[in-house]
Amino acid sequence: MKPIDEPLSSLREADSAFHLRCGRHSLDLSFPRVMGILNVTPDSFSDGGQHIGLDNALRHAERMLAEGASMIDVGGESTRPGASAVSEQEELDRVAPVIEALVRELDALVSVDTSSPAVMREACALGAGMINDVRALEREGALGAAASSGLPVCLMHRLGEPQDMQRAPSYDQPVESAVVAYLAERVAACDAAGLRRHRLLIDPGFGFGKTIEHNLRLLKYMSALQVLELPLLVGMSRKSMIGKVLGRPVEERLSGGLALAAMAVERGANILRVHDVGPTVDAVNMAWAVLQEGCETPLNKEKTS
Ligand code: 8Y4
Repeated sequence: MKPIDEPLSSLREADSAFHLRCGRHSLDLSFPRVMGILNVTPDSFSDGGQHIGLDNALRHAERMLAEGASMIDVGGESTRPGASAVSEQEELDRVAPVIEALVRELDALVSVDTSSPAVMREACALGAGMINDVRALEREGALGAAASSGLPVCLMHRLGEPQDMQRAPSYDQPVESAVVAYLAERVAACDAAGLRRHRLLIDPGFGFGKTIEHNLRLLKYMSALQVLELPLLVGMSRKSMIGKVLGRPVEERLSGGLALAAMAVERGANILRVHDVGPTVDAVNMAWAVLQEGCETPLNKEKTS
């Protein structure tokens, strides 16, 4: 019998207090953090010419930081199903000026969302602090480029290529087991390439080659990923798992996303990748206060004492 003062189901295990060196920044993951999404694909930012694009991107990033984002994820390749492939040069041209400005003007911790070794190298030279690769360094040359960057890398699970991954995905084992097995294999590949564990984060890759049922189950059993003992990043913001359950278009998915964010924190998420930073910071801090049985998050200590 369990002692009666033990929690019935402590979904989040005792915190292992991860800490990442991200270039000139350091990231304390003893409490959950929010990563703000900054897309720099033409459909999202650039209409009206390059300067307006850059200016809008900077203002948006500044706002997300003011709302409590700990870092900004900059991506120039649309990984949405059906999006056209982008050349390495095109991706660099989109992303480099934005990274440079975020670093110079805002001294922001920038995560670069890319699978391209050339973009990884350039982003690192421009002062990016983290690499976020939805292909988990599987592209030719990516392991080497990421290893020599010295930066932390987020390895994400995905089934298939972004273009065709939503064509009836299926798994021959529980989806969370497939995700853990894949990520363990990528962690080993990184280690063999000289990219050591202390620089890695993992991500179950919500929406990447998963049905709605896979995505819901993956969140329900996300604590299973904690066996890898690596910081956990999750991205569910505005995704179709919310849209399908609630029957909402992309611009009406915030409330659903906040519910998922709170559940993710309970299941061990260390970083939440989101569009709506302010509301998510509140949801995450509220969930965290419950888990801690108190409001002394480092964030509140800064604010109140
Ligand atoms: C509406 C809004 C519908 C956004 C779909 C989407 C992840 C990621 C993406 C993630 C990590 C997306 C770059 C897909 N998702 N990186 N990137 N984890 N680490 N779709 O889940 O946001 S792009």
